[in-house]
Amino acid sequence: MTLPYTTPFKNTLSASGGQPGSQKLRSLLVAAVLPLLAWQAQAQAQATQRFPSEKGEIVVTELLTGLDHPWSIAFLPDDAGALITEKSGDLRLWKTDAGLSEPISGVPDVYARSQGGLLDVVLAPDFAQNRRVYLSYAEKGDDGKAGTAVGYGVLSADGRKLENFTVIFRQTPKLSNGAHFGSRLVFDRQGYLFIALGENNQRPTSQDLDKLQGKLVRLHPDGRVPDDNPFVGNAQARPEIWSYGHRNQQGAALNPSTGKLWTHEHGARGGDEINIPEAGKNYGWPLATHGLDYSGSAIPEAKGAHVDGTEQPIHYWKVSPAISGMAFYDAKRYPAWQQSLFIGALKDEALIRLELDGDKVVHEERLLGPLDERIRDVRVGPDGYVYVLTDASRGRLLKIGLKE
Ligand SMILES: [Ca+2]
Repeated sequence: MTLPYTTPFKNTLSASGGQPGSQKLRSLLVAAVLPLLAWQAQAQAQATQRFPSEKGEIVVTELLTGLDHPWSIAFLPDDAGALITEKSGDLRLWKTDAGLSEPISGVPDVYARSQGGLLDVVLAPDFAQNRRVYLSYAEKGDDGKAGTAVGYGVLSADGRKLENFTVIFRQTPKLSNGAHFGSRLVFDRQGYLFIALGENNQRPTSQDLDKLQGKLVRLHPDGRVPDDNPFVGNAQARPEIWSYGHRNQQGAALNPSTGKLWTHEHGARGGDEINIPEAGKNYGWPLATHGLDYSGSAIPEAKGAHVDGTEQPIHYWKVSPAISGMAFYDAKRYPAWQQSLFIGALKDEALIRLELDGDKVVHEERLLGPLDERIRDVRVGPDGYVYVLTDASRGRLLKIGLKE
Protein backbone atom coordinates (compact mmCIF):
# COMPACT_ATOMS: atom_id res chain seq x y z
CA MET A 1 0.00 0.00 0.00
CA THR A 2 1.37 3.39 -0.95
CA LEU A 3 0.78 5.74 1.94
CA PRO A 4 0.29 9.40 1.11
CA TYR A 5 2.95 10.67 3.53
CA THR A 6 5.74 8.44 2.21
CA THR A 7 7.13 10.91 -0.32
CA PRO A 8 7.28 14.09 1.81
CA PHE A 9 8.73 12.03 4.63
CA LYS A 10 11.62 10.89 2.41
CA ASN A 11 12.20 14.49 1.24
CA THR A 12 12.53 15.60 4.86
CA LEU A 13 15.26 13.05 5.45
CA SER A 14 17.32 14.03 2.41
CA ALA A 15 16.96 17.75 3.27
CA SER A 16 18.37 17.09 6.73
CA GLY A 17 21.34 15.30 5.18
CA GLY A 18 22.09 18.32 3.01
CA GLN A 19 22.72 20.78 5.86
CA PRO A 20 26.29 20.19 7.14
CA GLY A 21 27.25 21.28 10.63
CA SER A 22 23.75 21.63 11.97
CA GLN A 23 23.82 18.78 14.49
CA LYS A 24 21.09 20.36 16.55
CA LEU A 25 18.72 20.64 13.62
CA ARG A 26 19.55 17.08 12.65
CA SER A 27 18.77 15.64 16.08
CA LEU A 28 15.57 17.68 16.21
CA LEU A 29 14.55 16.19 12.88
CA VAL A 30 15.47 12.68 14.02
CA ALA A 31 13.40 13.17 17.17
CA ALA A 32 10.46 14.26 15.05
CA VAL A 33 10.93 11.53 12.48
CA LEU A 34 11.41 8.43 14.67
CA PRO A 35 7.81 8.33 15.95
CA LEU A 36 6.66 8.82 12.35
CA LEU A 37 8.69 5.78 11.32
CA ALA A 38 7.03 3.69 14.01
CA TRP A 39 3.63 4.99 12.98
CA GLN A 40 4.28 4.16 9.35
CA ALA A 41 5.34 0.61 10.24
CA GLN A 42 2.17 0.20 12.27
CA ALA A 43 -0.03 1.53 9.46
CA GLN A 44 1.54 -0.90 7.01
CA ALA A 45 1.13 -3.77 9.43
CA GLN A 46 -2.58 -2.98 9.68
CA ALA A 47 -2.93 -2.83 5.89
CA THR A 48 -1.39 -6.28 5.37
CA GLN A 49 -2.50 -9.53 6.95
CA ARG A 50 -1.04 -13.00 6.58
CA PHE A 51 -2.78 -16.35 6.86
CA PRO A 52 -1.66 -19.94 6.37
CA SER A 53 -2.99 -21.76 3.30
CA GLU A 54 -2.40 -25.04 1.48
CA LYS A 55 -0.02 -23.38 -0.99
CA GLY A 56 1.92 -21.35 1.55
CA GLU A 57 1.33 -18.18 3.51
CA ILE A 58 -1.13 -15.85 1.79
CA VAL A 59 -0.63 -12.12 2.04
CA VAL A 60 -3.73 -9.90 2.01
CA THR A 61 -3.25 -6.18 1.41
CA GLU A 62 -6.04 -3.65 1.72
CA LEU A 63 -5.92 -1.24 -1.23
CA LEU A 64 -9.22 0.58 -0.71
CA THR A 65 -11.95 0.82 1.87
CA GLY A 66 -15.21 2.77 2.09
CA LEU A 67 -16.64 1.49 -1.20
CA ASP A 68 -20.45 1.28 -1.20
CA HIS A 69 -21.19 -2.39 -1.88
CA PRO A 70 -18.66 -2.69 -4.71
CA TRP A 71 -19.81 -5.22 -7.30
CA SER A 72 -17.21 -5.59 -10.03
CA ILE A 73 -13.71 -4.53 -11.05
CA ALA A 74 -12.18 -4.30 -14.53
CA PHE A 75 -8.47 -3.59 -15.04
CA LEU A 76 -7.51 -1.11 -17.75
CA PRO A 77 -4.55 -1.91 -20.02
CA ASP A 78 -1.12 -0.29 -19.65
CA ASP A 79 -1.23 0.02 -15.86
CA ALA A 80 -3.91 2.71 -16.15
CA GLY A 81 -5.82 1.53 -13.08
CA ALA A 82 -9.14 -0.25 -12.77
CA LEU A 83 -12.83 0.59 -13.01
CA ILE A 84 -14.98 -0.34 -10.02
CA THR A 85 -18.78 -0.42 -9.83
CA GLU A 86 -20.71 0.30 -6.65
CA LYS A 87 -24.18 -1.25 -6.44
CA SER A 88 -25.75 2.07 -5.48
CA GLY A 89 -24.95 3.34 -8.98
CA ASP A 90 -21.46 4.81 -9.20
CA LEU A 91 -18.58 3.83 -11.45
CA ARG A 92 -15.14 4.96 -10.28
CA LEU A 93 -11.58 4.78 -11.51
CA TRP A 94 -8.95 3.55 -9.09
CA LYS A 95 -5.23 4.15 -9.64
CA THR A 96 -2.49 3.10 -7.25
CA ASP A 97 -0.93 6.57 -7.27
CA ALA A 98 -4.04 8.78 -7.42
CA GLY A 99 -6.45 6.65 -5.37
CA LEU A 100 -10.17 6.48 -6.05
CA SER A 101 -11.85 8.97 -8.40
CA GLU A 102 -15.10 10.83 -7.97
CA PRO A 103 -18.03 9.07 -9.72
CA ILE A 104 -17.55 8.93 -13.49
CA SER A 105 -20.29 10.87 -15.29
CA GLY A 106 -22.50 9.39 -18.02
CA VAL A 107 -23.45 6.19 -16.22
CA PRO A 108 -27.18 5.34 -16.67
CA ASP A 109 -29.65 5.63 -13.79
CA VAL A 110 -29.99 2.31 -12.04
CA TYR A 111 -32.71 0.64 -9.98
CA ALA A 112 -30.79 0.53 -6.72
CA ARG A 113 -32.95 -1.58 -4.51
CA SER A 114 -32.29 -4.91 -2.76
CA GLN A 115 -30.08 -6.91 -5.17
CA GLY A 116 -30.53 -4.35 -7.97
CA GLY A 117 -28.15 -1.59 -8.92
CA LEU A 118 -25.01 -1.09 -10.96
CA LEU A 119 -23.56 -4.55 -11.45
CA ASP A 120 -20.86 -5.81 -13.83
CA VAL A 121 -18.23 -3.82 -15.74
CA VAL A 122 -16.01 -5.19 -18.53
CA LEU A 123 -13.91 -3.64 -21.27
CA ALA A 124 -14.54 -4.29 -24.96
CA PRO A 125 -11.95 -6.71 -26.40
CA ASP A 126 -10.78 -3.82 -28.63
CA PHE A 127 -10.84 -1.26 -25.80
CA ALA A 128 -7.41 0.03 -26.84
CA GLN A 129 -8.95 1.22 -30.13
CA ASN A 130 -12.43 2.39 -29.04
CA ARG A 131 -12.30 2.77 -25.21
CA ARG A 132 -15.70 1.08 -24.90
CA VAL A 133 -16.76 0.06 -21.40
CA TYR A 134 -19.73 -2.31 -20.93
CA LEU A 135 -21.99 -2.17 -17.88
CA SER A 136 -24.81 -4.37 -16.67
CA TYR A 137 -27.35 -2.93 -14.28
CA ALA A 138 -30.89 -3.19 -12.95
CA GLU A 139 -33.23 -0.91 -14.87
CA LYS A 140 -36.66 0.25 -13.70
CA GLY A 141 -39.66 -0.26 -15.98
CA ASP A 142 -42.82 1.80 -16.36
CA ASP A 143 -44.79 -0.36 -13.90
CA GLY A 144 -42.13 -0.05 -11.20
CA LYS A 145 -40.70 -3.52 -11.77
CA ALA A 146 -37.14 -3.93 -12.97
CA GLY A 147 -34.96 -6.03 -15.22
CA THR A 148 -31.32 -6.32 -16.18
CA ALA A 149 -29.99 -4.07 -18.93
CA VAL A 150 -26.61 -3.88 -20.67
CA GLY A 151 -24.96 -1.07 -22.59
CA TYR A 152 -21.67 0.56 -23.36
CA GLY A 153 -20.13 4.00 -23.30
CA VAL A 154 -16.78 5.45 -24.35
CA LEU A 155 -14.40 6.24 -21.50
CA SER A 156 -12.94 9.72 -21.97
CA ALA A 157 -9.15 10.03 -22.13
CA ASP A 158 -9.04 11.54 -18.63
CA GLY A 159 -11.24 8.76 -17.23
CA ARG A 160 -13.83 11.19 -15.89
CA LYS A 161 -16.68 10.58 -18.34
CA LEU A 162 -18.47 7.67 -19.95
CA GLU A 163 -19.69 9.22 -23.18
CA ASN A 164 -22.60 8.30 -25.49
CA PHE A 165 -23.91 5.48 -23.33
CA THR A 166 -25.87 3.11 -25.60
CA VAL A 167 -28.19 0.39 -24.31
CA ILE A 168 -27.81 -2.83 -26.35
CA PHE A 169 -29.87 -5.27 -24.30
CA ARG A 170 -32.93 -5.22 -22.05
CA GLN A 171 -34.27 -8.21 -20.16
CA THR A 172 -37.97 -8.38 -21.03
CA PRO A 173 -40.54 -8.51 -19.66
CA LYS A 174 -39.43 -6.70 -16.52
CA LEU A 175 -40.44 -8.90 -13.59
CA SER A 176 -38.14 -8.15 -10.67
CA ASN A 177 -39.14 -6.54 -7.38
CA GLY A 178 -35.48 -6.38 -6.39
CA ALA A 179 -34.29 -9.97 -6.70
CA HIS A 180 -32.11 -12.02 -9.06
CA PHE A 181 -30.74 -9.71 -11.74
CA GLY A 182 -27.60 -11.79 -12.27
CA SER A 183 -25.36 -10.61 -13.92
CA ARG A 184 -21.97 -11.04 -15.51
CA LEU A 185 -20.61 -10.04 -18.91
CA VAL A 186 -17.93 -11.99 -20.78
CA PHE A 187 -16.55 -11.66 -24.32
CA ASP A 188 -15.38 -14.92 -25.83
CA ARG A 189 -12.39 -15.30 -28.16
CA GLN A 190 -14.61 -14.83 -31.24
CA GLY A 191 -15.75 -11.47 -29.85
CA TYR A 192 -19.31 -12.49 -28.89
CA LEU A 193 -20.73 -10.94 -25.74
CA PHE A 194 -22.32 -13.35 -23.25
CA ILE A 195 -24.75 -11.96 -20.66
CA ALA A 196 -25.40 -14.23 -17.68
CA LEU A 197 -28.79 -13.34 -16.18
CA GLY A 198 -31.05 -14.13 -13.24
CA GLU A 199 -34.72 -15.18 -13.25
CA ASN A 200 -35.89 -12.21 -11.18
CA ASN A 201 -37.00 -14.76 -8.55
CA GLN A 202 -39.82 -15.82 -10.91
CA ARG A 203 -38.82 -19.49 -11.04
CA PRO A 204 -40.94 -20.88 -13.91
CA THR A 205 -39.73 -18.17 -16.31
CA SER A 206 -36.30 -19.87 -16.53
CA GLN A 207 -38.02 -22.52 -18.70
CA ASP A 208 -40.00 -20.00 -20.82
CA LEU A 209 -38.18 -19.47 -24.10
CA ASP A 210 -40.26 -16.37 -24.87
CA LYS A 211 -38.76 -14.56 -21.86
CA LEU A 212 -35.23 -13.48 -20.99
CA GLN A 213 -35.35 -14.43 -17.31
CA GLY A 214 -33.01 -17.23 -16.22
CA LYS A 215 -31.09 -17.26 -19.49
CA LEU A 216 -27.58 -16.98 -20.82
CA VAL A 217 -27.66 -14.61 -23.79
CA ARG A 218 -25.18 -14.29 -26.69
CA LEU A 219 -24.93 -11.10 -28.76
CA HIS A 220 -22.66 -9.22 -31.09
CA PRO A 221 -20.91 -6.34 -29.25
CA ASP A 222 -23.41 -3.86 -30.76
CA GLY A 223 -26.40 -5.89 -29.53
CA ARG A 224 -27.29 -7.61 -32.81
CA VAL A 225 -28.29 -11.27 -32.55
CA PRO A 226 -25.78 -13.67 -34.15
CA ASP A 227 -27.33 -15.71 -37.01
CA ASP A 228 -26.12 -18.96 -35.48
CA ASN A 229 -27.70 -18.54 -32.05
CA PRO A 230 -29.59 -21.78 -31.25
CA PHE A 231 -33.14 -20.38 -31.27
CA VAL A 232 -32.89 -18.10 -34.30
CA GLY A 233 -35.85 -18.92 -36.55
CA ASN A 234 -37.98 -20.35 -33.71
CA ALA A 235 -41.04 -18.09 -33.52
CA GLN A 236 -41.78 -19.21 -29.92
CA ALA A 237 -38.32 -18.34 -28.59
CA ARG A 238 -36.20 -15.25 -28.07
CA PRO A 239 -33.29 -15.36 -30.51
CA GLU A 240 -30.88 -13.82 -27.95
CA ILE A 241 -30.93 -17.03 -25.86
CA TRP A 242 -27.82 -19.25 -25.76
CA SER A 243 -28.92 -21.55 -22.91
CA TYR A 244 -31.77 -21.65 -20.39
CA GLY A 245 -32.94 -23.10 -17.08
CA HIS A 246 -30.59 -20.90 -15.03
CA ARG A 247 -31.45 -19.36 -11.65
CA ASN A 248 -29.31 -16.35 -10.65
CA GLN A 249 -25.93 -16.21 -12.39
CA GLN A 250 -23.35 -13.99 -10.70
CA GLY A 251 -20.18 -15.58 -12.02
CA ALA A 252 -18.86 -16.11 -15.55
CA ALA A 253 -15.39 -16.43 -17.03
CA LEU A 254 -13.61 -17.93 -20.02
CA ASN A 255 -11.52 -20.98 -19.23
CA PRO A 256 -8.07 -20.01 -20.54
CA SER A 257 -7.21 -23.66 -21.25
CA THR A 258 -10.19 -24.31 -23.52
CA GLY A 259 -11.63 -20.90 -24.45
CA LYS A 260 -15.03 -22.14 -23.21
CA LEU A 261 -17.34 -20.05 -21.07
CA TRP A 262 -17.98 -21.24 -17.53
CA THR A 263 -20.84 -19.77 -15.51
CA HIS A 264 -22.06 -20.30 -12.01
CA GLU A 265 -25.38 -19.61 -10.36
CA HIS A 266 -26.94 -19.38 -6.94
CA GLY A 267 -29.18 -22.18 -5.80
CA ALA A 268 -31.62 -21.45 -3.01
CA ARG A 269 -30.65 -22.86 0.40
CA GLY A 270 -28.71 -25.48 -1.53
CA GLY A 271 -27.70 -26.16 -5.09
CA ASP A 272 -25.21 -23.45 -6.05
CA GLU A 273 -23.66 -24.84 -9.22
CA ILE A 274 -21.10 -24.41 -12.01
CA ASN A 275 -22.02 -25.03 -15.65
CA ILE A 276 -20.25 -24.99 -19.00
CA PRO A 277 -23.29 -23.87 -20.98
CA GLU A 278 -23.71 -25.24 -24.49
CA ALA A 279 -25.92 -23.82 -27.21
CA GLY A 280 -29.62 -24.50 -26.83
CA LYS A 281 -29.36 -26.67 -23.73
CA ASN A 282 -31.52 -26.64 -20.61
CA TYR A 283 -29.68 -26.34 -17.29
CA GLY A 284 -32.68 -27.40 -15.29
CA TRP A 285 -33.95 -24.67 -12.97
CA PRO A 286 -36.49 -24.95 -11.41
CA LEU A 287 -37.28 -28.51 -12.58
CA ALA A 288 -33.91 -29.94 -11.57
CA THR A 289 -31.86 -28.81 -8.56
CA HIS A 290 -29.48 -30.28 -6.02
CA GLY A 291 -30.82 -28.00 -3.30
CA LEU A 292 -33.82 -27.19 -1.15
CA ASP A 293 -35.66 -23.91 -0.77
CA TYR A 294 -34.67 -21.42 1.94
CA SER A 295 -37.47 -22.76 4.15
CA GLY A 296 -35.98 -26.27 3.99
CA SER A 297 -38.86 -27.47 1.80
CA ALA A 298 -38.50 -28.79 -1.74
CA ILE A 299 -38.59 -26.30 -4.63
CA PRO A 300 -42.28 -26.51 -5.71
CA GLU A 301 -41.55 -27.18 -9.40
CA ALA A 302 -38.58 -29.49 -8.80
CA LYS A 303 -38.81 -33.10 -9.95
CA GLY A 304 -35.41 -34.11 -8.57
CA ALA A 305 -31.69 -33.57 -8.95
CA HIS A 306 -31.50 -35.45 -12.26
CA VAL A 307 -34.30 -34.76 -14.75
CA ASP A 308 -34.46 -36.01 -18.34
CA GLY A 309 -33.82 -33.30 -20.89
CA THR A 310 -31.77 -31.17 -18.48
CA GLU A 311 -28.00 -30.90 -18.12
CA GLN A 312 -26.13 -31.66 -14.93
CA PRO A 313 -23.81 -29.00 -13.51
CA ILE A 314 -20.11 -29.88 -13.57
CA HIS A 315 -19.99 -29.07 -9.86
CA TYR A 316 -22.50 -28.18 -7.16
CA TRP A 317 -22.70 -27.42 -3.46
CA LYS A 318 -25.37 -29.26 -1.46
CA VAL A 319 -25.47 -26.29 0.95
CA SER A 320 -25.05 -22.98 -0.82
CA PRO A 321 -22.01 -20.78 -0.08
CA ALA A 322 -23.86 -18.04 -2.12
CA ILE A 323 -21.26 -17.70 -4.87
CA SER A 324 -20.41 -14.49 -6.72
CA GLY A 325 -17.54 -13.63 -9.06
CA MET A 326 -15.23 -16.12 -10.75
CA ALA A 327 -11.68 -16.03 -12.10
CA PHE A 328 -9.42 -18.69 -13.56
CA TYR A 329 -5.83 -18.38 -12.40
CA ASP A 330 -3.39 -18.61 -15.33
CA ALA A 331 -0.83 -15.95 -14.39
CA LYS A 332 2.85 -16.86 -14.15
CA ARG A 333 3.31 -15.18 -10.77
CA TYR A 334 2.20 -18.14 -8.61
CA PRO A 335 2.73 -21.55 -10.26
CA ALA A 336 1.14 -23.12 -7.15
CA TRP A 337 -2.20 -21.58 -8.14
CA GLN A 338 -2.18 -22.82 -11.73
CA GLN A 339 -5.30 -24.89 -12.55
CA SER A 340 -7.20 -23.02 -9.86
CA LEU A 341 -10.61 -21.39 -10.16
CA PHE A 342 -11.31 -18.64 -7.62
CA ILE A 343 -14.91 -17.94 -6.60
CA GLY A 344 -16.26 -15.48 -4.04
CA ALA A 345 -18.70 -16.58 -1.35
CA LEU A 346 -21.19 -14.13 0.18
CA LYS A 347 -23.00 -16.15 2.84
CA ASP A 348 -19.99 -18.31 3.67
CA GLU A 349 -17.66 -15.26 3.79
CA ALA A 350 -14.75 -16.87 2.00
CA LEU A 351 -12.69 -16.91 -1.14
CA ILE A 352 -13.12 -20.40 -2.59
CA ARG A 353 -10.21 -21.91 -4.53
CA LEU A 354 -11.20 -24.90 -6.64
CA GLU A 355 -8.54 -27.13 -8.17
CA LEU A 356 -9.29 -28.33 -11.68
CA ASP A 357 -8.30 -31.38 -13.66
CA GLY A 358 -9.53 -30.46 -17.12
CA ASP A 359 -13.24 -29.73 -16.73
CA LYS A 360 -13.46 -31.52 -13.38
CA VAL A 361 -13.32 -29.92 -9.94
CA VAL A 362 -11.07 -32.16 -7.84
CA HIS A 363 -10.46 -30.16 -4.65
CA GLU A 364 -11.77 -27.16 -2.72
CA GLU A 365 -9.88 -24.82 -0.39
CA ARG A 366 -11.42 -21.91 1.51
CA LEU A 367 -9.38 -18.74 1.97
CA LEU A 368 -9.95 -15.45 3.86
CA GLY A 369 -12.35 -17.02 6.35
CA PRO A 370 -10.80 -15.11 9.29
CA LEU A 371 -11.77 -11.80 7.65
CA ASP A 372 -15.51 -12.54 8.10
CA GLU A 373 -16.31 -10.65 4.89
CA ARG A 374 -18.78 -11.35 2.11
CA ILE A 375 -16.86 -11.69 -1.17
CA ARG A 376 -18.66 -10.19 -4.18
CA ASP A 377 -16.09 -10.32 -6.96
CA VAL A 378 -12.72 -11.88 -7.69
CA ARG A 379 -10.38 -11.17 -10.62
CA VAL A 380 -6.80 -11.92 -11.52
CA GLY A 381 -4.94 -8.66 -12.13
CA PRO A 382 -2.45 -8.11 -14.95
CA ASP A 383 0.30 -8.41 -12.29
CA GLY A 384 -0.77 -11.95 -11.35
CA TYR A 385 -2.21 -11.01 -7.96
CA VAL A 386 -5.79 -11.99 -7.09
CA TYR A 387 -8.08 -9.02 -6.41
CA VAL A 388 -11.20 -9.30 -4.30
CA LEU A 389 -14.11 -6.92 -3.59
CA THR A 390 -15.96 -7.32 -0.30
CA ASP A 391 -19.71 -6.72 -0.13
CA ALA A 392 -20.36 -4.16 2.60
CA SER A 393 -21.43 -0.56 3.11
CA ARG A 394 -17.70 0.04 3.69
CA GLY A 395 -16.57 -2.46 1.10
CA ARG A 396 -12.91 -3.10 0.44
CA LEU A 397 -10.59 -3.87 -2.44
CA LEU A 398 -8.04 -6.47 -1.34
CA LYS A 399 -4.95 -7.76 -3.12
CA ILE A 400 -4.17 -11.41 -2.43
CA GLY A 401 -0.81 -13.06 -3.04
CA LEU A 402 1.38 -15.87 -1.77
CA LYS A 403 4.52 -15.16 0.24
CA GLU A 404 7.34 -14.91 -2.33
CA1 LIG B 1 -28.90 -26.60 -13.00
